[in-house]
Amino acid sequence: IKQRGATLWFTGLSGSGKSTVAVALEQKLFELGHLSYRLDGDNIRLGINKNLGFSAEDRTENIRRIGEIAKLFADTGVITLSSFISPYQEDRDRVREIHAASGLPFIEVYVDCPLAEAEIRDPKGLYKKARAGEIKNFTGIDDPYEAPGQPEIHLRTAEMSVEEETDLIINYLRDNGYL
Ligand code: GGZ
Repeated sequence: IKQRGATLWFTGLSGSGKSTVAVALEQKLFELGHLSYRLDGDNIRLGINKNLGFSAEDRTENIRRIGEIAKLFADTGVITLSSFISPYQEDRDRVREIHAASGLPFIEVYVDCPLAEAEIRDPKGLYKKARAGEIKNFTGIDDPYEAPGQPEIHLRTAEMSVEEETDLIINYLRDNGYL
């Protein structure tokens, strides 16, 4: 095995492009011969975290558990791609700390998309429902999102192509000796 494990932690609004860039990066890493694994709502919120909703407490617990899982994957040498809104800086910082305590790289990737743009994209029609009051506590509408203060990687998804975004991440990983 020629790779060290690391966690890439994608954070951003619903519809910001977290999953899109994580899927594209997974494909690129595969082509380069690197093992990666993607944690997302489909394999986490529908599984181990299916008892959690979207209150502040449940979001914090969601992120805490995902952080522990990401750490375990990274510890096996896998490049772990975690894509969750993870709206609270404190929760993300705690995940960073548990990685540091185990000597594992934690790379915060801010998937930065203006709310207005995410709302136009609205791939699942959730913003429309949130605006209509059919979904309560929707991030960006009536629930907070705390943007990262010092992310390792900052992607402006309204201005960059997915290709440019994955290139930026691959270059970061190469420059820091993770690939
Ligand atoms: C935000 C919600 C909500 C509320 C359901 N607020 O675009 P999606 O659909 O696929 O991504 C969103 C996902 C957010 O789950 P996370 O686990 O990433 O959130 S957190 O990190 O805050 O725990 C959205 C859908 O679930 N969704 N209700 N109220 N997003």
